[in-house]
Amino acid sequence: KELANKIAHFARFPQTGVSLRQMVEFGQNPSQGTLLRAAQFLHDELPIRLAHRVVELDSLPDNLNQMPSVLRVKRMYIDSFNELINFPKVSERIREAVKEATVQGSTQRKHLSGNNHNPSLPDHSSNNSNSLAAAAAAAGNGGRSISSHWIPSIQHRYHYEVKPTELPVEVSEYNRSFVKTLEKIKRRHDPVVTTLAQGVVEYKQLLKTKTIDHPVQHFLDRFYLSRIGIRMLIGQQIELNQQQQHKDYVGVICTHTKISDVVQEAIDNARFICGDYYMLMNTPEIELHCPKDLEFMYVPSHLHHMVFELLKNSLRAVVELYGDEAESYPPIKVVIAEGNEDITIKVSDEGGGIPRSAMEQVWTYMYTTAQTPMLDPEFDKSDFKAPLAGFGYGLPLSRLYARYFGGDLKLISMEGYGTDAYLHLSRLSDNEEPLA
Ligand code: W6P
Repeated sequence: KELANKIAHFARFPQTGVSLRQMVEFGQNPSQGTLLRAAQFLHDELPIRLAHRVVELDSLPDNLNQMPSVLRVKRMYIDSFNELINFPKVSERIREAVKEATVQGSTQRKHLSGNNHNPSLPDHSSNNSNSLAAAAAAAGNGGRSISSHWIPSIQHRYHYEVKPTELPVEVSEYNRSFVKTLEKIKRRHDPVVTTLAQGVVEYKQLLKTKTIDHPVQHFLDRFYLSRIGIRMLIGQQIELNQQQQHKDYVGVICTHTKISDVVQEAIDNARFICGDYYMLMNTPEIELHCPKDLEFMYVPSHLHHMVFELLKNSLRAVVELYGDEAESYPPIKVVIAEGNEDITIKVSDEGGGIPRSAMEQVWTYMYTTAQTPMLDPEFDKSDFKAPLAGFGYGLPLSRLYARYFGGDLKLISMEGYGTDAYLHLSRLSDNEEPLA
């Protein structure tokens, strides 16, 4: 009961989005002090996001909220919430030490601040604690509109230059310990997508229906989008705390992602999987047309996942249309265009297209297979006998990955001919995370 109250309390605070640019600027050559500040932000922000998800899981319609698998997922979120709010706050002494080493109002990063809120907000970083409880108590009823006032966007509370020198050893100890907790949480949530997918199956059996209605679809979109964000933030913190940083990487973000390299890798993998699955003598060719040396800032694993997913769909369509014994297939064409706003990747196949009436279903979380680990992009690396998934979770999840950094994914189909998929990736890395 007490826990339920805490969750309800945290769920009243608005979530705080972070942009790709902020993640990069924050994570460049971070000192232990900067990492501590990031930890403080996550220590505040993650419980809020988790609490929002618990509340949403609780309010699912049609007794979906009572499904065993939904309850299991909720339990994971509650457990992680609990771990985070029980994780010790940064002690006064350490906070003072970091503050001591902190150059306030740093010029180098100033341009980051003040884009979306009142710069005259008080600075709470020097408060007695980073505690939401204190803020909420001061705010009185803790309602959304009031609490949001108490949670300035992260750059104000957490964005400081921290001189790398002269920090007590407790700072790095705290960081290490917090990372341990994050790793545990991340691992705990690995099976969320497959578990919820199972819940959807149970739900459809219960209601004797083949479709899922709009509210549920909408819930899943938000839920998975939120999961992407949480895992991104956690992944960043874990990576940034690693001893050695890879060249051109800030956490899992690559500041010079060579698009053609990542796409070529996806092409090779998709063709291999396809040939393996259908036992083909010759797998359809995939042509890549890409401006030479095109680079941008992105998360290569996300990019690979999305393109790989599109290519699998195209390959499947082509092979199923022409049969697995065909001597040759019309090639799939990948065109990459560089604009000011977007980098767009078009994947065109001549696999017969999709009937217009089926276009909506492509984006629904309807079809699940027995090999559910494949539903989760993070299981792509596993050595499962990979099914060449049809309309599984691949497309809707890929669209969420695209949207997470301000992009999108669209399909245009000519029934009787083929399908074009447009993957738009925003080059304006200032987009804040979309938050459910
Ligand atoms: C199809 C169906 C589809 C979905 C996504 C991407 C490409 C394609 N091609 O026939």
